[in-house]
Amino acid sequence: MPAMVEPTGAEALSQQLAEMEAALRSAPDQGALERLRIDYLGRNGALRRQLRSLGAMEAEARRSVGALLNNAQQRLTQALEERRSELDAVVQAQRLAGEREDLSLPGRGQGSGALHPVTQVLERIESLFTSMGFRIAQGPEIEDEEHNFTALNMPPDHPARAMHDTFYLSAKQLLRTHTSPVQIRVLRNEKPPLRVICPGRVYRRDFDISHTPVFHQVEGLWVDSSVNFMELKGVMSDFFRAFFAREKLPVRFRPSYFPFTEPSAEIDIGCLLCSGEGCRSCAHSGWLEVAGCGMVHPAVFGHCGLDAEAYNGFAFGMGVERLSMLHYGIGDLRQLYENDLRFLRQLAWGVQ
Ligand code: 2NL
Repeated sequence: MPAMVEPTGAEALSQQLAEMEAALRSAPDQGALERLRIDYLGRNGALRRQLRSLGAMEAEARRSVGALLNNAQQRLTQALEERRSELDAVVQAQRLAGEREDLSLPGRGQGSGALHPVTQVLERIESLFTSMGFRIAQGPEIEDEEHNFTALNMPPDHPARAMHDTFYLSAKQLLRTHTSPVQIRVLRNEKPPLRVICPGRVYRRDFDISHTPVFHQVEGLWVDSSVNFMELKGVMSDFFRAFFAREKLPVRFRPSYFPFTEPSAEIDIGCLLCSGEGCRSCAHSGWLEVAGCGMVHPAVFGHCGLDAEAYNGFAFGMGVERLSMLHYGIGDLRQLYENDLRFLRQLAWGVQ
């Protein structure tokens, strides 16, 4: 700051005022500017002190120095205000620069949803049977004993009813334990030849490491005047080889029993992990059970008002969760219904 104690003359004073104006105009920041304001233009600042010293001057000098100081006060005030708004603008610009959105950052993306693995497998099963001429039939999940049991050759005292662990809603209503009642409705309402599959949710009072009270089934039915077991074997073998995408997948039909088919069989495929060598996945048998099937029992035709002498057919049923586990290589059923997104994403974008 230029010292201004004893001006040695108008010229020196002008020189000092010019230096003060220059100092104001180049103040580096708001703090420095405020200090200069106090020093130059404040109550005890340089300018006030000069004005106070006017009284001791000769009239002539007082007039010219007074005019000089008046003019200087205006110029310094103007310089102060101009510099202040410049520095305000700088501070404002710095603040805005700090707040600015970075438009070049990559977006978070929308992320696509995906169908649940069980839904994807259901659709895969539906598409394979549709390509073999089957039509999709649907029906109610709330059923009665007649459609769920009696028409399927399971009279009221039949032991297989107890095995189904049925959820009863009332004396008359129950949750279907399989999708067979849909096929009963088709047999009653339509005339053969018929080729349908019935995918859907089914319910059983069973909940442990390998069972859930709600699960999915696909049942199928082919009825005509002369359908035989050879055709059953052909359709099911073709289906499982296509489903698991293995042309030479071994498929075997092991005699079994269901009240609604005769003869009946369990369908096994060669173990997907060990190719028949025997491993933990197939309980060292080399085979995996994947479905049940058989020729429709004549009593079922009778319950549906169809002449068992004129028609025959085959039927089958499979569990969708079980096929999903084999398809995706899942070892624990819970992974299919706990809906852990990390797991679902891995499946949805993985094998298919
Ligand atoms: C299995 C076995 C099967 C059927 C379901 C059926 C339906 C009618 C008539 C005759 Cl209307 N049969 N369905 C037949 C054999 C086996 O399912 O293990 N399901 C998971």
